[in-house]
Amino acid sequence: MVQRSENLQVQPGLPRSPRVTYRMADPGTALDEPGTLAVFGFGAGARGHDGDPRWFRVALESFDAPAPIELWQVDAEISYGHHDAVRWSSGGGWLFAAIEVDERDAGGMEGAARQAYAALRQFMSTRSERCVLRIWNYIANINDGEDDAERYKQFCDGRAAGLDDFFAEGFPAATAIGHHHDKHLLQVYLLAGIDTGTAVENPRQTSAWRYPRQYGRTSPGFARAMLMPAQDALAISGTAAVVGHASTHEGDVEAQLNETLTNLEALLASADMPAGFDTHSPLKAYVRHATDATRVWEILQRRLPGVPVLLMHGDVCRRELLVEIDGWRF
Ligand code: 3EB
Repeated sequence: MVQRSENLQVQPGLPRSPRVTYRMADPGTALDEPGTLAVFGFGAGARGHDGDPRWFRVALESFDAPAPIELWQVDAEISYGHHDAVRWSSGGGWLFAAIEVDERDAGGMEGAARQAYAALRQFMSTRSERCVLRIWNYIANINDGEDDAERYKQFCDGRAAGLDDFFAEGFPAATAIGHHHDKHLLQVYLLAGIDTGTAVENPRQTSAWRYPRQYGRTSPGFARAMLMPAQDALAISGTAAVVGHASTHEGDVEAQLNETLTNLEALLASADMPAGFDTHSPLKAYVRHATDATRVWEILQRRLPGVPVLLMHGDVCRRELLVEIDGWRF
């Protein structure tokens, strides 16, 4: 994957996308900087400011020790608060919103997903930043249960029920990854704005909302990527070794990673973007088995030199998939 030199130009009249960066820093310092919309820590050891709605601890461990934090920053004054179970921040026409649901309070996985999405939908109806561009879902023990009773499929059912017609005009880009942090915890957070983005599909992959019945009663509602309103960034959904609708290279993490990188290149081409990622394109690689982490790291070092990649321990929503990549292409 070649290095690129072109930078994406901001379309005049539309708000520049939030900057997304990883940094070795104290969350408190980052929260104190002007324009900080959100700060993410990774793993059980991440210590931040639990009273600040902009601080979010992702329930996934990073293989980097110590792990960096992730920052979302805009050139605007920031407001923040709580709305029922939703915590939020906004500024410059951008909105961060997050919710955590304990499945025991919601009658299980499906109920928790329904509750989380209904709460986010209700909150969004009070806001002017109505266009949800990107969503992340972190789900406990995502592959437990067989066939239609698999927890990821229950999540898809509950998500669709909670959303109702909220995404009738089109799905945002999304990630859905499994964690083992706490077996009852569902985490969902999103980035929304005032202006609509452009959903991008991957010609190598069946659109997820058209997946055939074998993958569950409810097709997963997400776009492969979202071109941000000013066309200055592409938000890339969780991307794995899926070709058409089938998982490929079962049992071979290296081949799956190569297929994933091919999918990412196809996505950039489909979005009409120059090929390749660079130092401004923060990615995350989710690796199912800790024993594969070094291998994945070595391959990414070689294939994506200089690209900030956070290596995370996470389960992909289909059992046979061993690795997935998401992130941003600025
Ligand atoms: C796939 O390609 C992998 O349910 O929101 C990737 C990104 C996947 C988002 C979701 C699922 C989701 O089908 C799985």
